[in-house]
Amino acid sequence: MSQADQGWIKSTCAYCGVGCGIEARPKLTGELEVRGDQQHPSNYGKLCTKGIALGDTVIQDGRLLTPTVQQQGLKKPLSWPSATNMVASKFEQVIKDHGPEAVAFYVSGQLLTEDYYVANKLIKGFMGSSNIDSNSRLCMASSVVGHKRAFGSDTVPICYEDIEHADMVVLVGSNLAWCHPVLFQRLRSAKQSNPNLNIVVIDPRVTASCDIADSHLPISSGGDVALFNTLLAQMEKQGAIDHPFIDKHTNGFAQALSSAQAENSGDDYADAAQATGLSQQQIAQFVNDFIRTEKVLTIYSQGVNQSSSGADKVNSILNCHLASAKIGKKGCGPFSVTGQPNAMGGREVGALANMLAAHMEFDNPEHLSALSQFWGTQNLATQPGLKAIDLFDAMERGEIKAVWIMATNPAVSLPDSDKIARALKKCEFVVVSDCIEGTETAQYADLLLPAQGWSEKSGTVTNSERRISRQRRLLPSPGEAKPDWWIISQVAQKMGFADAFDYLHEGEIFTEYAKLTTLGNKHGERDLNLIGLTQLDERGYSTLAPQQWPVFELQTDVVNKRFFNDGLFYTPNGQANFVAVSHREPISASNEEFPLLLNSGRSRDQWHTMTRTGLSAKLAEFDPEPYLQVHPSTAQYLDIESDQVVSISSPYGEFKARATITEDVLPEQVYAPIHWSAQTAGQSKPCSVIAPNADPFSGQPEFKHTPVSVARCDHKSHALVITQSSIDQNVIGSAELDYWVKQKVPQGYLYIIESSRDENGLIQTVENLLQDTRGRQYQSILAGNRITTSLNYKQEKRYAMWVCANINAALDPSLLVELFSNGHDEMALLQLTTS
Ligand SMILES: Nc1nc2c(c(=O)[nH]1)N[C@H]1C(S)=C(S)[C@@H](COP(=O)(O)OP(=O)(O)OC[C@H]3O[C@@H](n4cnc5c(=O)[nH]c(N)nc54)[C@H](O)[C@@H]3O)O[C@H]1N2
Ligand SMILES: Nc1nc2c(c(=O)[nH]1)N[C@H]1C(S)=C(S)[C@@H](COP(=O)(O)OP(=O)(O)OC[C@H]3O[C@@H](n4cnc5c(=O)[nH]c(N)nc54)[C@H](O)[C@@H]3O)O[C@H]1N2
Ligand code: SF4
Ligand SMILES: [Mo]
Repeated sequence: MSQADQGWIKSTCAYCGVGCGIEARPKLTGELEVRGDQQHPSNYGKLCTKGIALGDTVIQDGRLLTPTVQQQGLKKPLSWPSATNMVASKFEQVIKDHGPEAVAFYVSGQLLTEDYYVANKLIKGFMGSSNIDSNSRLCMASSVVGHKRAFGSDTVPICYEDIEHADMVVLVGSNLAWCHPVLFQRLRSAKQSNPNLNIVVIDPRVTASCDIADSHLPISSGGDVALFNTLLAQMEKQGAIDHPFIDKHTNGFAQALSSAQAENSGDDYADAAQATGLSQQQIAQFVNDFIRTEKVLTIYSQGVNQSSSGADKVNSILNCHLASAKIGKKGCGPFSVTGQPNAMGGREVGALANMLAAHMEFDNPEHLSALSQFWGTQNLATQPGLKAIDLFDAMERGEIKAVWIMATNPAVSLPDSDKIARALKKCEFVVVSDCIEGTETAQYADLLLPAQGWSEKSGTVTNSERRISRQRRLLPSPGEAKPDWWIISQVAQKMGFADAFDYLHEGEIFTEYAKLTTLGNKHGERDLNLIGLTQLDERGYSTLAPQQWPVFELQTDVVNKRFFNDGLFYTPNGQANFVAVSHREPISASNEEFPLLLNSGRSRDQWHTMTRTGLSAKLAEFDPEPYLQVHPSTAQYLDIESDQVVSISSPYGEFKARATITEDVLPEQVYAPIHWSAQTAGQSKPCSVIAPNADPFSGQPEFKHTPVSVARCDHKSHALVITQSSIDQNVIGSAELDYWVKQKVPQGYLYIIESSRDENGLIQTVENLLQDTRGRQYQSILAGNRITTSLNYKQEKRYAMWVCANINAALDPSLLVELFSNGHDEMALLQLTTS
């Protein structure tokens, strides 16, 4: 081995459900070098921008370092024994006084399988409450329902290599190019080697995924069931149904077909065009392509799941794959891509309110008794608990009195943010386990617990193709941060469950979980089976290579296993179910007061609420500010100019973003990315306006469809401020600014500010923000606009630099960033104002 190859540790990327293998090497300087793992079968060495920048994000800015009690804004550090005692005794007390239904956990697809398993075991198995839900409710719940209804199990049947075998790939409600970039790269390469590969994007917006598409169908918001029902009806009409497969392997075809036919009464595609907003020709082309192509892969994500008909959308897609038997074969099948790094792991261990563990179910008495026995408990919850939105509603009503939130930021990511804030305020005891001190949710915590983050924690994650990979410890953790499984186990021990939670390390948890998957599953009764991993010793766990489930034997070579190639499903009679579905309009309709539809989603280089990606100056460059995509005709009608800050309102609230005028959105829609919160901007959170409407089967919120109004903000002045460290969140939060955004830049943080006060007023506000520093101001006139610049010092060290002018003057952040990064001198600053 050459020196250049030494010291690399294999792990998995922190972000999306592609689950790319990485290799990382800590340098003596404390930095972390990261590269793609050539041997990992999910990415073969490729990484996207976020993966490449992982090393930038392991800095310690804003870390929560010690358990902390918060009372009326005052913080007091606690020892771990006191903190875990406090959680144990408060939860015990609430259960004693109000019953187990009064406690809850709200967890996350960013936990490792070991953390997730222990959290689920404690609350369902020992506290006797099934009020544990995950942010996967916001993400994968509709797919879970769709899978279970059709297959009898939550099974993703495909492998990533199907991308290379397919002749048609349909992307429905998935912006794969930005959200699962390495899969998109695989798709792009597949297209290069197979020019006949037909790629269709079904999305109301033109997205980066359209770059390689042969066609784009700009479907009206919520129109997917109508489109796939039309496909099903046309399959029958055009003799494209695989009747032998249907007769032998499925139930309920006739009902599903007649539902589909009921929506397509005429000979042409007129009904479908009406419901989907597409042209008849577009629909006919899609239908013909799907029918004529043998190997079709349908990749779908949040445009499908996050809808009040999310579960039905999923089944409308599965119906078409079943009817044509395009499932279980190479290059074929429905492919629900998972969002978070361990969304799949959470579903495996059962950390959702309506499932048990290891793909066992509440409504099966054998599962209940097997699980009780396995865990050695008499207190197993026997009924499903509250799903995320219902959970927070119950909290607002005062019914949930103690909640433990881990690895998720519901104050930002759940719909109707004001309600979430009210619920958290109302709850008597809120525990938040996070790596970061100042998240919006952390503001409501009575107790904050510091968790180890990516690069410090160790365990396993499962990706979208059911491949389990190790995340390994790469760096020491700061302060007193601990693994989530350890924190939960300590609390469990203090509640008197020492025997069941006496884990010495995460490997013990993993093998216990692997054993659980084999309970009552000796003959493949359930899809999820890890019998081949039940005998792992410490060394085996430590060196574990990626394993794709089911794992009957430890896999030493790369395995690509598809489900359902034998035509057998996990329903009682072994046959797949068609589900009769009908098109339904989204719950809220636009009206005169709220005439536009807000769609929301992701940006390429940011991850959710930015607690990690927000620490990389490189990643911040791509989308430095929250934006709102507006169609040119809408912008003209509303008198909105390009790059102007606008305010977006609904009956639930308001948020602000900078307008991007583009034909990429439909005239009736506007689109906002979800990443900014009170930590990074003033009032720029789409969830402030989003209605808490949800799918009746899955409980998944309708994040992609909220009627809103949009208005221009006529601000008078603006400023750019660079500081070496963040300005205190409470200070900037309470300053009278009409708009601000914080962006990481090489040597500090850049604040982009707008105000409806005039320039003098804004200068005063900025000076107040930098109160405790000595400043020196310069003024100049540029193109008739007065520009004020200032350098500020703290303890004789350069601390901040700012520029302020009326709104018509152009301010160039890159110039300021450059001056600040390269070490300023006062002359240079003067030049900035006079050049
Ligand atoms: N860069 C980046 N990548 C990520 C994440 C991130 O934060 N940043 N998060 C990860 C997570 S947790 C998730 S869940 C995934 C999400 O991955 P995706 O689902 O691909 O991403 P979104 O941007 O949420 O939404 C996808 C598309 O759905 C479209 N859409 C809206 N309404 C409809 C509709 O009615 N029908 C159809 N067909 N389409 C519609 C939107 O216009 C949008 O382009 O991304 C993962 N990857
Ligand atoms: N409007 C709108 N809202 C949405 C969506 C949308 O498309 N539109 N999408 C929804 C979807 S699909 C998702 S997945 C959610 C995501 O929303 P969230 O889950 O709320 O977002 P994150 O920023 O990923 O929050 C993760 C938190 O966990 C912390 N953390 C990271 N690693 C660890 C760890 O190992 N342990 C602990 N204890 N903490 C850790 C991070 O610092 C961060 O504060 O947003 C949902 N909200
Ligand atoms: S595609 Fe996803 S898992 Fe792969 S490097 Fe990018 S963010 Fe990480
Ligand atoms: Mo997600």
